[in-house]
Amino acid sequence: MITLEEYLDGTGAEQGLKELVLLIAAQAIPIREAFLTNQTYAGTTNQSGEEQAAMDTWADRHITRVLQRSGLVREVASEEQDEILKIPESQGEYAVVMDPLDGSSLIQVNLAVGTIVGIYDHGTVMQPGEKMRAALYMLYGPMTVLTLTVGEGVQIFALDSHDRYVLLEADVKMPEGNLYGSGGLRTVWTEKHAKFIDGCEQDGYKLRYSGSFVADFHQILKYGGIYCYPAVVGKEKGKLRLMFEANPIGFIATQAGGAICNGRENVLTINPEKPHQKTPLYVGSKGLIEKVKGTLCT
Ligand code: AFP
Repeated sequence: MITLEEYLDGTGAEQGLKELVLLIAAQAIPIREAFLTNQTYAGTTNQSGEEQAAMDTWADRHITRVLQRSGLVREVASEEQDEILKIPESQGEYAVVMDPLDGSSLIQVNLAVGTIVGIYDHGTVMQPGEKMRAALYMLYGPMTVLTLTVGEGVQIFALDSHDRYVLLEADVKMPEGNLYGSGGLRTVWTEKHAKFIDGCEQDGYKLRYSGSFVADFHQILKYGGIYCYPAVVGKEKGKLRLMFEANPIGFIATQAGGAICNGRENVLTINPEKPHQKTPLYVGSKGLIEKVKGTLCT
């Protein structure tokens, strides 16, 4: 069994990056334990006006504190914080973007939710997704799994009974597959998006949509297909956040041979203007992303 540490030692990642990945991955243990006592809402809203679950704020506070103390990180941008946290005293040059608890509306029904993280160097989070040094997510399902890329393909690890990550699947490649899921109410979809989804349904694609992006994407990564959160009438930028959700997941998808776009262009090439910027999002198998561009750009 290859452990996460052994895997990282065999990559070209430098010591600081390895330490940071291990530190973040280890936070799955306290986060999993905190679900039991944080089942309700926090009574606050985030920058996007969404009601925060107690776990959103717990995981945000917890991971932020760990990163602040690590000495490895110069900036942290979180979906649950209004401003970028600057840590000028840090020796390290890494910058972390995160959605501490993605899929939080599913916490109270015990469906799979996760933590999404992207890591940059040069001390700033305001970079396009393609500049990421590493991206990962922890998915808290029947097993806790860590899906990781340090720019050398995608590996999936599982947390064992000794709280050690062991390699579950090496060099994951996303197949073309036949699953699809789309957020946004059908009544406010654009004509072109509706046409694309009709095409999927006519081609026999099966609907898979839970309301947890990280869990829905994990299914697409393994089985192939597409996850969409489109621009809708009245919300031309869609719902998902470029820096916290789209970029880390898009980086992982691309490393697995898949692709991501906003309907026209590769999301990973976009220069972020502000931390909470949103983007329409299509992520999945390469062939389907080409089809999206064909349908939405005509
Ligand atoms: P948070 O739990 O981080 O707020 O994210 C929820 C989410 O952004 C994403 O995980 C889901 O795919 C999407 O919202 C679901 O949105 P709808 O409820 O509009 O389908």
